[in-house]
Amino acid sequence: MPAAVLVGAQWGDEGKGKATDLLGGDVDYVVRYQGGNNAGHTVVIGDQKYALHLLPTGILSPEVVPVIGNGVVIDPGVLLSEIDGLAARGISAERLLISANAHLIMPHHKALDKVTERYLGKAKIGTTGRGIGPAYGDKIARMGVRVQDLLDPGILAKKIEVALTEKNQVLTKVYNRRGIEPQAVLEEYLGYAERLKPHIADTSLVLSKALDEDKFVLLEGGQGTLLDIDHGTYPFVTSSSPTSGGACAGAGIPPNRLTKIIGILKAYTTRVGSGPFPTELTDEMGEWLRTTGGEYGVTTGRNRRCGWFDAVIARYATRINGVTDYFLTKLDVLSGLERIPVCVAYEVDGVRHDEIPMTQTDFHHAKPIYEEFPGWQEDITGAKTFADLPPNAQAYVRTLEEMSGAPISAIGVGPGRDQTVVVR
Ligand code: 2SA
Ligand code: GDP
Ligand code: MG
Repeated sequence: MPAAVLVGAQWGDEGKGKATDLLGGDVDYVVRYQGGNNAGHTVVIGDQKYALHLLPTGILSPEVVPVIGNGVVIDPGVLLSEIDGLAARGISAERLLISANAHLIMPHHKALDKVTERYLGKAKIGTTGRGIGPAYGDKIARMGVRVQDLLDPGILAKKIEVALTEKNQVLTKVYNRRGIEPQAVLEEYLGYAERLKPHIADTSLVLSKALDEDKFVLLEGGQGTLLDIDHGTYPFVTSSSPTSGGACAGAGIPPNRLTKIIGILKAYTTRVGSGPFPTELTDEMGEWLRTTGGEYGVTTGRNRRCGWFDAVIARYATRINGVTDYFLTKLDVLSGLERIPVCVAYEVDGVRHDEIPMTQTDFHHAKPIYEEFPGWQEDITGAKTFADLPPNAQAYVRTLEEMSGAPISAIGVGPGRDQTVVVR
């Protein structure tokens, strides 16, 4: 059986949590392959709302094995409180598997994330402050602490000592902050080790065997295409590879196992944190989208920046990820508008760009060129089939499909599990 990737097509928060949950019934394994507890994935089941950060969405489906892959950075204290929070609501994490090769977020990563953002001032990235960037930095610099180190107290002690010898210099001498005591960190992490031990596994091997046994593996991306470290709006990006190319490396399965790449695309655009956003609306229309769409960070509670649909970005996401199908979310939020503008290209210093400009400088100066489409007044939150949607909503979907260059096979008309229209 195949593996499929589910990837955010914009700047994150497209509704990946709901989309993963919807596929849950047909899936055997749901794997997070990058990011960490910067992610916030919302799933609404009946009158219950779940906000997942590190745990794969598959945790909510009892027949699914949730896997945290090697490409993820794990804050073990946060993971355990997430597990405990779900247990209090009757959801067991007993099936959870955690890659022995995943990296750990350490206290100095969190301290450095916050202090460097402050240092950058106006030029800050607008991170979630969860230590993501510094943890990936240490991974690439080969200074990281991995999940498997929790199984060897001697190695763990040594790694913490080495890391803090350097990081405490930076914290105290460069940023004038208090240093971190290695022994305290060791004791804290050995405590986590006790509880996490039963979940630690060679997840690449587990997934490979599962695929050989005809199981269906779903790779669940965090953040989105434009936040990718290589293909996003660098430096205003996260420090991992949410795009489909990163999925295989972060899960430990080969690319030839992938048969479907599902892009999650919001019917308008949002972004949280700094960086270019050509269709951003800073007026009352943007505020209307924020309040109507409930656009507030699931992890930090921050206001999300809001704007119109950007077809240049959607086309880019189709190309970079090789999207085979789109799930268009939050179409219901646009009900009630007279006309809906869609950005079809940019203008940079008088020149039309049909693709994202090559340089960040140009992208920062990109002005959207809009085409307007007629809106609809009807409430569509109860729509069950494509034919239930008003003609103008159908036409809007068809337009986005044509502009994005990949078929839209499902449409979200509300946050609930059952508020989805399957197109084909
Ligand atoms: P980081 O913390 O190093 O990954 O931040 C770097 C950039 O990545 C953005 N980022 C996100 N963007 C959208 N949603 C995310 N998850 C949360 C949510 C965000 C929240 O679901 O709402 O609660 O604020 C997420 N995580 C990281 C971040 O804004 C920076 O631009
Ligand atoms: P993710 O990070 O991509 O999983 O998305 P978030 O959970 O951060 O944000 C998406 C928000 O939109 C959540 O509050 C979801 O419950 C909600 N949502 C998802 N799909 C739809 C939809 O089709 N319509 C509406 N109104 N809300 C949706
Ligand atoms: Mg989110």
